[in-house]
Amino acid sequence: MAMAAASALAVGAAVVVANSASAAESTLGAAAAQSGRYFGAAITVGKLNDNTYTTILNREFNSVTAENEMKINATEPNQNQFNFTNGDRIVNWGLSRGWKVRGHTLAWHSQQPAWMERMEGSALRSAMLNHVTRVASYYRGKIHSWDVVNEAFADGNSGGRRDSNLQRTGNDWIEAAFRAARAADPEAKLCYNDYNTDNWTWAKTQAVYRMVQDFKQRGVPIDCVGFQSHFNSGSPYNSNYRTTLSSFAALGVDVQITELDIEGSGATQANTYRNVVNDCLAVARCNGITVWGVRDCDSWRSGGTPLLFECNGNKKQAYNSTLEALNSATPQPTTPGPTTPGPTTPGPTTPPPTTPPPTTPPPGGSGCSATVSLNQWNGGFVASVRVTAGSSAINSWAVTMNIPSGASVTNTWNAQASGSTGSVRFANVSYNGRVNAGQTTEFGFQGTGSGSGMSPTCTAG
Ligand code: 9MR
Repeated sequence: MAMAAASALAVGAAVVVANSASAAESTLGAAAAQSGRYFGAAITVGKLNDNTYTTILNREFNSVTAENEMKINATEPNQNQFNFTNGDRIVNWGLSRGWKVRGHTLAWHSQQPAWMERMEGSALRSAMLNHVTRVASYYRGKIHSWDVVNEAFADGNSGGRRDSNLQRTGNDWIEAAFRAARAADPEAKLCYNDYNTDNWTWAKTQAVYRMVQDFKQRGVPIDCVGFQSHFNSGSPYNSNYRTTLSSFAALGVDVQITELDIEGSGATQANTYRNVVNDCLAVARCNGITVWGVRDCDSWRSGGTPLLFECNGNKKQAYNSTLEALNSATPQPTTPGPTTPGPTTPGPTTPPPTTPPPTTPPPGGSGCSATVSLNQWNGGFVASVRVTAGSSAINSWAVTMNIPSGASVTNTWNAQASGSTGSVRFANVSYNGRVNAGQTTEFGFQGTGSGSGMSPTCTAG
């Protein structure tokens, strides 16, 4: 009798669950996906053969960031000699599972290879842009969001930039890096990423805010801001975090929590994780959260036990509060999917119009046209060239540019250059020769000297 009552109750409960709008998900990634967000972890190749680690990683997350493997010292150990072996392992680990991959990081004062640490001035500026271009081009199409520039602002109350060899190449180094990244991988979201920018009242937060505002006003290509969010007693979580996220989002950028860890334990730590997740969920443009490691013992600050899993793989209280908060998100409004095909039986046939509807020819006649935009500094430049097809599709193109005397092309992306001085011809590469009528494709090149006065001529094939 008691048994019957219990199972009747169980049946009743099951019905309630089945009827609820969205059933609770049991992993972080799936719970975040309910509201269209990702939940990622920083990972390292050295642990990809640790079974406890990979079991949690593959079960819980749907995004990854390389903890160190895609930094400048890892990808360009010697100048112009690139090594993507370890970066590839991480990128492929994520892509092969359908996850989003964050790229970290293209330009940073820290973890520079020795050859770059020794450089300065225009040589360093060129080397930095070359690095951004080559790495972003290599991973083109694979990276969801790039931390293009990392940690460029000073701590404390100065509200200024951090001094570094990169900063000393000129205040415009950050925007130059963003422009080069956009030209190299037009699909990736380009982020500025920093720490101690979580508290809305801090001078550093305000300084980054002003830079992003300025970039948006001047059309510098920036799409997102990463908040590292390493919380501890020196940089504690503050309830104005939500204001920080929403204020940046209001500038027209996405915001992402990129390196989350919260020192502490038990209910206090769990509560802070819950607050952070709720703050992200409250901001429509907060599109993902990444924790900086998998288990406490994988953390760069393992002594502070700042993550969601114990070393033995057990879930912590902070895991439960994080999952619960993610599950409380309002499900993403369903975007209309592909239109459902109509009935298979033909309806009454309407005869097709005998004359084709008029098409508006795209401007520019047949063939192609090209425009160039320049990002210059003392001693060098990056040129972004936009090729537009005329009224018919083209299958190949070539742009000829008059490189000013004294200037020279040092590096080209998304095109094949013949020559480096005088009249230089840039031909399409295999993947961008075909351009539909009125559509555009972009290529770019870097040069030394001044690029002023170049005028492109486009010929279509
Ligand atoms: O977690 C990274 C650690 O393994 C490295 O030794 C350290 C070296 O700088 O970088 C750590 O990651 C940092 C990240 O790249 C940028 N934000 C701060 C992170 C923690 O220091």
